[in-house]
Amino acid sequence: MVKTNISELAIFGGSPAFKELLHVGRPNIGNREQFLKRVNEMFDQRRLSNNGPFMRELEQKLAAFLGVKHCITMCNATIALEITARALGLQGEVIIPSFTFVASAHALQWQEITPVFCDADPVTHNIDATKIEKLITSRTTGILGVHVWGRACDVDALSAIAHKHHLKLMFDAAHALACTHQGKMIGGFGDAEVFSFHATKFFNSFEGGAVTTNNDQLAARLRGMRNFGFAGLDNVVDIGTNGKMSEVSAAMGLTSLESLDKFIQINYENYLAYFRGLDGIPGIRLITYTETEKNNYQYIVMEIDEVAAGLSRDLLVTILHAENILARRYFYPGCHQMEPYRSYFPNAGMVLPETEKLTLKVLQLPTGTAVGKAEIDHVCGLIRFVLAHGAEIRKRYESQ
Ligand code: T4K
Repeated sequence: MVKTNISELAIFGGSPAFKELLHVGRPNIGNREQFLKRVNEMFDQRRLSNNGPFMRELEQKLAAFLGVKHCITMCNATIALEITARALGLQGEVIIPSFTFVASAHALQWQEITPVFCDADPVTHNIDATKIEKLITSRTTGILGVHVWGRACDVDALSAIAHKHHLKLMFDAAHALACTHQGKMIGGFGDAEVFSFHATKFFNSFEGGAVTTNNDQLAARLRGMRNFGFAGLDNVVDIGTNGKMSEVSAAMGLTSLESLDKFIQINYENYLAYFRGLDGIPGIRLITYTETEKNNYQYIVMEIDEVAAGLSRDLLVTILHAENILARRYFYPGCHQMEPYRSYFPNAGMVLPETEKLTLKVLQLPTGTAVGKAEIDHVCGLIRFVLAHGAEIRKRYESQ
């Protein structure tokens, strides 16, 4: 039902705009028959994990798709980041953005590597390359760039800094499957890149991830490390862990790959629908994806300028949640404000001014194949209505 009076808002006792929850991150599911056929084959062959045929097929297909020499699948991107950090010999300090999902920082800290947080660029939301060099110390061994929302970070600048200071360079490409930088698929930059295939990503293998690299030696080490460091049946040659992708995940990955273009097309149409629906609302900016690069359009990211909009991002989130629209505040409050980092670096916010601002104004809206155009129009109409009555809503909310 379209709301015409603020009393009809669910925060003020009205009925929610949606009967069922509208999530950010509902999984895209490809052809079920194809997936189930693969699962049956898997049972027939009794190969459930460890270098199985589906895993090898997925690795070959992804490497070809990304134009990279090696693709090493893993059980998830967090473990893939950890294994890659170790395989690259990272230790001491590694520079990363604070404006990222906490897994990027945890993967380092879990290896007892200190993540040193760098500020974000307010326009691209990516690590601000101009602020990296000041953070380099004698303990710095690497840089971990994150391609936030699938938009490549400043790969050239990061590569130049890494080269100049003899640092390793890896990328968290969890958001960036099927995205390009200067026309080249993300996957082959730096020493290695790490993708996530988590259920909430537009391409999923239930849980899963992969490391891509053009370095033969590194690839061999990564393959060994994800399987306890084994090289042969009884021969352990390296410290390892269990980072293997299971066959059922690889079967899902192969099935998702067959629908990849369709998923991207739907995401793109949703992005355009949000763009039209939110056009011209004061205080709102949707982040854009340049048409000259490929993107997967899996994130609809909105910035709210509290002064121009008349209400804060957080009040808008409260309103939307009451309407059963589960918009998300990724990446609030920033890694540096989360434990253990908040305790380690209580004053980090002072050198992360842009990150602090971003974490207060960014909001993600539901998209993907589970969200239809009518729902998007409804969400946009509601946001338009709320922001047209921002000051009035805020006053009433604060007085109740
Ligand atoms: N680096 C970056 C930059 C990342 O963004 C991520 C993960 C990683 C590294 C690590 O990748 P992985 O180790 O996960 O492969 C989510 C995801 O768990 C996480 O993968 C993702 N980024 C992050 C941005 O978001 P949560 O805790 O917000 O997700 P969750 O499980 O609460 O799901 C969100 C919503 O999606 C739920 O409200 C309901 C819906 N949902 C979720 C699942 C799992 C479904 O409808 N069905 C489902 O099966 O972290």
